Amino acid sequence: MNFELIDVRTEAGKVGIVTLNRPKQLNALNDQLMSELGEALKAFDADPAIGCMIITGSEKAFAAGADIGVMASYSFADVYKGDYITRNWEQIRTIRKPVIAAVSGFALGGGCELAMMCDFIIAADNARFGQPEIKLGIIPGAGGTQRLPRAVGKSKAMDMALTGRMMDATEAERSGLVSRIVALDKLMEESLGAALMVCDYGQLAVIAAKESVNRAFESGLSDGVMFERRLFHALFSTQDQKEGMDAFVNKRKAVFTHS
Ligand code: DAK
Repeated sequence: MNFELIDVRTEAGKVGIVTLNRPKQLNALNDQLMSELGEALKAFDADPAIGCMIITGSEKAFAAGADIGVMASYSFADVYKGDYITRNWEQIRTIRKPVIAAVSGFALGGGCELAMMCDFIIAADNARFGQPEIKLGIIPGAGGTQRLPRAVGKSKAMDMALTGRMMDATEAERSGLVSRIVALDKLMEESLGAALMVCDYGQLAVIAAKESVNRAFESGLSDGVMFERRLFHALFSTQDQKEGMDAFVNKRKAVFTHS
């Protein structure tokens, strides 16, 4: 696959890494970049050797949002009829294997929304998150007003969306937006370590865990718990459940076959 605005590579043959690569525009997200990203993630998702993916940017910017230069001249009719960049963003939601956002520098607007679409966020100590769309006369358009309050609660989400201020990595971790903070020079090492750990677990259980946690955002408690229970019971039909429990009982390391 030939990509212009992203770099794609694998690590240890099992982690797919996508690096956003529009450094001069601080990785501003345009139609082409989002198409390439969706294509790369879908290819990794379909590759049986890949168990987990990482999306990252540069030290200065994960992504500073959608491309404002492109948006500036659009009318309502343009964005509504053209379904402005929606089709590209929706692709990320269809990825079934885990996707980790490794964020350093700015994650603003669509950049913050992209990070929140990933399954969890590992932040470098220089990361800064924000939904500054209000300063441009718009509001977040890729789920920011929905995912941010679910992650950090109403008050902080309102604060971010209404004032457009940024939060640093410490505040982001304290509020539950990111799962951990690491030193900038350890960001990829730590993210890769997490990804490799995920890869070594049984893939059926990994996908079930992702589906079940995601369900928490889209259902009431009893529906969500019932969904979880059905997946939990179903995993007893897998070889990996036999292997995982046998390994524990016999005090050895489990070797999962993803079956
Ligand atoms: N778009 C285009 N170019 C950008 C950009 C952006 N979002 N952010 C930065 N750049 C460009 C700058 O124009 C500058 O280009 P040159 O002047 O060198 O040609 C270069 O990157 C370096 O930026 P600065 O000179 O400004 O660098 P600073 O360090 O001084 O400032 C900054 C960094 C990140 C604080 C600043 O660049 C900034 O405030 N950027 C804009 C952040 C922002 O407002 N983001 C939100 C954009 S709206 C949707 C999906 C997504 C969206 C909507 C709908 N659907 C699915 C429907 C998303 C919308 C948005 O994200």
